[in-house]
Amino acid sequence: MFPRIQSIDALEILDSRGNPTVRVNLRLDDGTVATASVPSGASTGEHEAVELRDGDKKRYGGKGVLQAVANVNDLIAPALIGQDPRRQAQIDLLMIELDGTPNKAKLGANAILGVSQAVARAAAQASGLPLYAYLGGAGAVHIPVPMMNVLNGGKHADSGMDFQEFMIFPLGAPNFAEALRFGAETFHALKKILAERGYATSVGDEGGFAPQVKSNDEACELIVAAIEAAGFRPGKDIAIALDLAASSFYENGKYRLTRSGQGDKSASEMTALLRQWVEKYPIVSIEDGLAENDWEGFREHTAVLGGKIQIVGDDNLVTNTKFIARAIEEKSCNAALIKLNQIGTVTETVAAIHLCRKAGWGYVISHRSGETEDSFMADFAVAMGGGQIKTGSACRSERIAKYNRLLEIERELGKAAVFGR
Ligand code: 2PG
Ligand code: MG
Repeated sequence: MFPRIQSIDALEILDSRGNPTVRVNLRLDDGTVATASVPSGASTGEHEAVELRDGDKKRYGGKGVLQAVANVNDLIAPALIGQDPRRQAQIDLLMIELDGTPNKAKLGANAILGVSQAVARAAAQASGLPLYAYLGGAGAVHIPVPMMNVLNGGKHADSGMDFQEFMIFPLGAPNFAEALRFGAETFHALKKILAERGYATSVGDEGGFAPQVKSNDEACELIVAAIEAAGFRPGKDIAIALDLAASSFYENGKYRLTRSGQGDKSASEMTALLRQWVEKYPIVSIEDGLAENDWEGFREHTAVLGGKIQIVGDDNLVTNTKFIARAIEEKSCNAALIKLNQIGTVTETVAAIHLCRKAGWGYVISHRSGETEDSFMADFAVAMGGGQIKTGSACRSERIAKYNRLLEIERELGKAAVFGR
């Protein structure tokens, strides 16, 4: 008989920003032990599943997760003991029902996701399969192209950029190992250029530099210069992807580009600005170019830009089939960012991806700005086969853990590995 869940034990650990998060240790009755840790976002979408925080100001400024931990140990564990861990969908549903709210507000998405991921990992281990093969079957051979966030702005860094993420996307590399080298060498070239121009080379939450550049444009120019300095061809070897996280500078119906001094813009003006950028710079993907509730703006945005580049929805779609279905219907994006903790279970995340595939959309598996050393999402990205992953710059170990795991998977797959989107 396949081993059953024997015990589940959660604890409070710290994420890469030094804030508490949930880790789950799950044991099967054959002695298999699996662990999973949950990430945490800063620029969160309004409709994300609830990340349960204690609110007790005497501990971690209210950010403790002892209640979420207790929910795992006292409420979820008793309900799951004796279950076959291969029954992922049933187990996830059981937790959703145990929670009973539409947004996991009772147990916390951080509690539920930790268990959901640990269940998958335990089942994979007990099956004698790597996690990507267990989750993705025989088709799990696609290694994603990394979107590497080398300049951090917005809520992720105290820099001169309104826009949150300027990413390099080494789509011309022949395989993942080379893509990572392209990215890391460009990252180091960028550091040198920044230092030569008198800018700081300290890094933000996702390992990208956070200089006090004078404009958002300058950030793109610096990246193009770094790609060239590293000996690569902009647009051919390495393209640019952006995440504006535009909700973070949207106020009273205006997009306020205050850090860069570019003034206030309407949705149409933002789209026009980005259209110019797409002509000027080798940009192939723009995420959250408008604010999460600006559905009307997004329709125009996608109509204008969607034929040329990938328009990724993150804060507006929150890995939720309800919002993705609406965006497909309204043509408000043509791709989705996929974050396990925005929705809170492995099963629901897979459902969001299925919907994207059915619509012919792209999808990008993504980290959060607060991460841990857990590399679950690397295996998940290969299992889901979308060909794109966003997991930070070429520094900070919580980011590199995912890249290193992808190097391992590529090596393990050998000639069977397929790289690219
Ligand atoms: C995003 C993410 C990850 P956060 O906006 O895409 O880069 O940031 O985790 O802060 O929401
Ligand atoms: Mg985003």
